[in-house]
Amino acid sequence: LATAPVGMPSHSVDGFVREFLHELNTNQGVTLSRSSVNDQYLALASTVKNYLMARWLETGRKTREAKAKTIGYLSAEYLLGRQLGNALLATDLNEVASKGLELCGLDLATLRAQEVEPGLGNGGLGRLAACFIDSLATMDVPCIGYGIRYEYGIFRQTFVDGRQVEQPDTWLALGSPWEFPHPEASVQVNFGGHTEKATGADGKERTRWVPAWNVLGVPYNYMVPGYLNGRVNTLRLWSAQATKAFDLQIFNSGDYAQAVRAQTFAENISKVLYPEDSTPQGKELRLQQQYFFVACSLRDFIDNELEEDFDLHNLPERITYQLNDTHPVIAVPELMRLLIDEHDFAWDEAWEVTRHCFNYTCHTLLPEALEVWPTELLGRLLPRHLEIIYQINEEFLDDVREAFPGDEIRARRMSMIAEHPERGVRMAYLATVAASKVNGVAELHSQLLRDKVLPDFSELWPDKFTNVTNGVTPRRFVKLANPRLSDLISDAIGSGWVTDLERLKELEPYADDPEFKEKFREVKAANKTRLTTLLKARDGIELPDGHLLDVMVKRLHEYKRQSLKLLHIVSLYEQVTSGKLSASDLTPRTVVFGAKAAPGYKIAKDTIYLINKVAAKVNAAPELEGRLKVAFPANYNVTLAEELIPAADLSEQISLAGMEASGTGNMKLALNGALTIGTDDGANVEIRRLVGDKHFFLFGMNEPQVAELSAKGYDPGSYYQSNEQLRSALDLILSGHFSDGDQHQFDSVVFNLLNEDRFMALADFQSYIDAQAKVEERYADQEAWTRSAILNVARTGYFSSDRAMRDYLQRIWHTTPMI
Ligand code: 26Y
Repeated sequence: LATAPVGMPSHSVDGFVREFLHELNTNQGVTLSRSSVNDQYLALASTVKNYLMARWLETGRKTREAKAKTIGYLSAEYLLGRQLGNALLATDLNEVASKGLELCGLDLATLRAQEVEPGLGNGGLGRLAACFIDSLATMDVPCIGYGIRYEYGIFRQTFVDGRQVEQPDTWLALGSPWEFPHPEASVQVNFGGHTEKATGADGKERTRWVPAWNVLGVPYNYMVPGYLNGRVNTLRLWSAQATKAFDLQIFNSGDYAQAVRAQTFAENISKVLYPEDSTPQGKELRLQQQYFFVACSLRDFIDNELEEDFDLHNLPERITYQLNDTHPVIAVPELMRLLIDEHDFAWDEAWEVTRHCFNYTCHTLLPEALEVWPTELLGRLLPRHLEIIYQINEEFLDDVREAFPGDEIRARRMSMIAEHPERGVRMAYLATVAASKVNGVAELHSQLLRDKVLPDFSELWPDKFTNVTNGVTPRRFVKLANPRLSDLISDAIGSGWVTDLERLKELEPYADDPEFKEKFREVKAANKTRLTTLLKARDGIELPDGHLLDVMVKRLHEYKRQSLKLLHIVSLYEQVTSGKLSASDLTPRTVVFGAKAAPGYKIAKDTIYLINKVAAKVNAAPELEGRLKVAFPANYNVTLAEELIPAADLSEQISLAGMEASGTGNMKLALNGALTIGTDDGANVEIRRLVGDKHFFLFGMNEPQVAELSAKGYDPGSYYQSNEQLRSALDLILSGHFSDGDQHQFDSVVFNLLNEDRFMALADFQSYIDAQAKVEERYADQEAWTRSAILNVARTGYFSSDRAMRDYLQRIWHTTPMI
């Protein structure tokens, strides 16, 4: 009885209603007639959790009993999106819930809209983590996702007079029904102080860390349900709390108010997600966050998931930690410290275990995105860890010198310790040395990682490096987001594609089936209508009917080149308003942007302002009425993505080649039947190879051409001089036309393009314009366009995160599903 889980409520409508009303009464303490929409949403969430509970408990039991190897996914970010829809999908409760609620006079869609998404991530990397844990649960692979329960997730973006203004994301304000706090299982995490050497009774010298302060990590568990398979894995996010010991130390000074303030200080650690996603700020609090969640997570697994008498020499048989970029890399010295200082391992024994426990995924190519922690800061916050890192580095450099005798320059190049501009630890090097496998996130990226970012390391250990191309979950991004397309697909080829996405291939013959094509167009049109209704209510934006929907959604970055898209729009506007082009020759098009800028990233914020200013002019120009429209709904997030992507016709993936590690929005859009206009970058390369050149609009330089132009010296001004269309567009911005006559409003954006243009937007401008002409030509032939769109769906099943997880299992984790 003690181990028997609770039973599952009945899957009948009656059973559901009983459970729902019970939750409303007992959890919310209200009757149906007195309940608010929030009460109803919370009760519905509890009800759905009850259906998952037995499976969750059973999953834990089964995994422990089988002593199966677990994936410990270590990620500072999880961009989960709303939970309710996914939980209903995973339990097959959609219809039952919808009918049951109707009996109560309630509407499921209204309750779903009440949920505030947990936005505990910045963008691609955080969303990838969410897709991966979904796939592992669906594939019956034991996984614990470890991360931070930020009290404030990614900021809420608003526009004030066209400028981005950030608001705190109060996602917990109305209650958070999906989490299970376990304060009794809190873990203490130490910081600061110094280390001491002491000789024990056995005559051995040991190091002791004498920390100065500590905090508690409180685990909050979240269910990660597999799709219709009975498995429910766990996502464990840590929240920081002050400890008694911590309070006392300051309380002893006799200042009570100060002691209470100190409590706030400790709790700051999990207060807010840092909104930068490329340039690390080297902030002390960020390092505290990283160590905090990693220390909690390692301790948690050893203390709670392993048997009491487990021999830690065998740890790699039971867990493999995946380092999601460098953010959790402090886990490497932490595991060494645990084994040596707390479990009495010898150095070599500890290293043997550690190097078999970790693998590292790199998500970038931008040099400025690689984390380097100043040794001054590391030594002050984690003195023992810095010592351990120095020793790992010394032993590693010995190996380098042995492999390349006499090559001291190489050894210095490969050192984990950078000397300039200040002494710091290169976390990517530490990760690479400790990891069994290092992977990039798309073929091109993995190749550039080997050849350009870590060439010395790949020369030393060629077999350590591998590629796993990213993927996205078909559950959330097709089945949930696009029910109409999902039904159309299932009617044609059955529903197996939801967990076996390569089966979309079976759609290929339908690309020539007139009836299917007609239905496919109807689905797109209906999705556009759905989006129109949403944007009207959400943002007051009117989407015109019958337009090509041209979508660019991603974080705002110079390398992603939203400015190139903008130059296209400004150029169309300029040509029509100056009479060079007749509006009737334009393909009716609505461009939709979605993008947040890091709050301290000036050029990115100015670009947002410029987009909004251009949008205002374009949308007010009578000549362009019904022909060109620019929409920029604020606060792009997972919830909005699920509405936008199914409606899109054209997917903009226009980064400078060699800059976008993979991209995942590109995959979501293609899977939903958008055609891509894109450069030869990241996973675009693989998308184009799979869908075929005819069904992908390629433009711009490729990576070798970019490198060549860079080497010979890039002069953006020469493109301005020689390309009249480009010059007219830039001149119009410079004239103050979009800034009420202020000619300097957009200097940061325009002068930057003219003088530096680090990401070579001007060099790719003409090629982009030419590719857009081909887009219009194809779109004019609706039969041909629809055919291409269907083939995009049929040929992109490879980009399922299930496939990505299979690749990790085979190439990196060396484990298999439980069944
Ligand atoms: C260190 C800190 C400033 C930082 C925080 C977040 C640095 C980077 C990030 C996030 C990076 C990120 O989201 N990278 C994206 O990862 C995706 C998943 O692999 C890729 O598809 C995408 O190309 C890459 O930009």
